[in-house]
Amino acid sequence: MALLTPQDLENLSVQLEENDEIVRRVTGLNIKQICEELYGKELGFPKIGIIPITAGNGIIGNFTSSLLFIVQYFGLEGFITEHPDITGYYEAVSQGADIILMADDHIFVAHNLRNEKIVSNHVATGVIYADIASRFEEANSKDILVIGLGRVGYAGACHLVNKGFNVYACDPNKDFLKKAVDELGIKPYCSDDRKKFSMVFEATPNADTISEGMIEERCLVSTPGIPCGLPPEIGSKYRVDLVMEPLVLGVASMLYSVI
Ligand code: 2YC
Repeated sequence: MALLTPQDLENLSVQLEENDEIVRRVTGLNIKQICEELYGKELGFPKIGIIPITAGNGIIGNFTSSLLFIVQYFGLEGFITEHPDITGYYEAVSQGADIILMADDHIFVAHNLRNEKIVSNHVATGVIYADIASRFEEANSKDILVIGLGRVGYAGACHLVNKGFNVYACDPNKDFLKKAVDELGIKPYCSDDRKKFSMVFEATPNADTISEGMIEERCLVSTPGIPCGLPPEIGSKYRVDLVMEPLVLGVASMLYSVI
């Protein structure tokens, strides 16, 4: 999994404001309303314990402070534990955390200690970014393209199938593609078909995965992927709106998912 860098998380409040406005403009709903529609509930007032984790590559600068910023942006009480790891876990539970947020290099988890619900950032991120793509008000059909069928892309594709969209998907890993075809009934996307889409959900850790032949003249690209899969020259040549930021939407989706 591509790890965030402290640079990815700089100016997170600006990235949040910009994306909240884009999401509202292209879907008619802001991020909070998307989450309420997606999970069918309000957040309430859970206390969020954020625990730094030193495993693997260790603590990422700005990561836990970014989580606290996001938690507070959505009106919740949150705190970062003084200690990392197990000591931090003990501290968070002792201080009455209702939901724990913590991440090693493989899984970023939200765990609700009261109702036992648990979710990974991969699933929550895939679901919300796919959902946003599917709510493009200027879309001219229910056809939607998913690029990347890893843990994030597969979760998003599954959500879109369940919502009744015609999901076309591609992934260079033929096993990932076969799994999605067999288990979700998605249609393999082939560039030779020359089919164009007005809604694209991109979930790869690669740049330039979106080509001109894939998109309509007016298109919404929704992607948590770092780097961005949309080449700048294509984004400017066509009327493309891009929803992309490094952490906020996934964390918002995680919180609503475990309420
Ligand atoms: O600071 C810390 O507690 C670190 N252990 C955090 C490691 C986060 C690793 N995960 C990532 O960089 C991201 C996820 C948030 C989603 C994709 N990559």
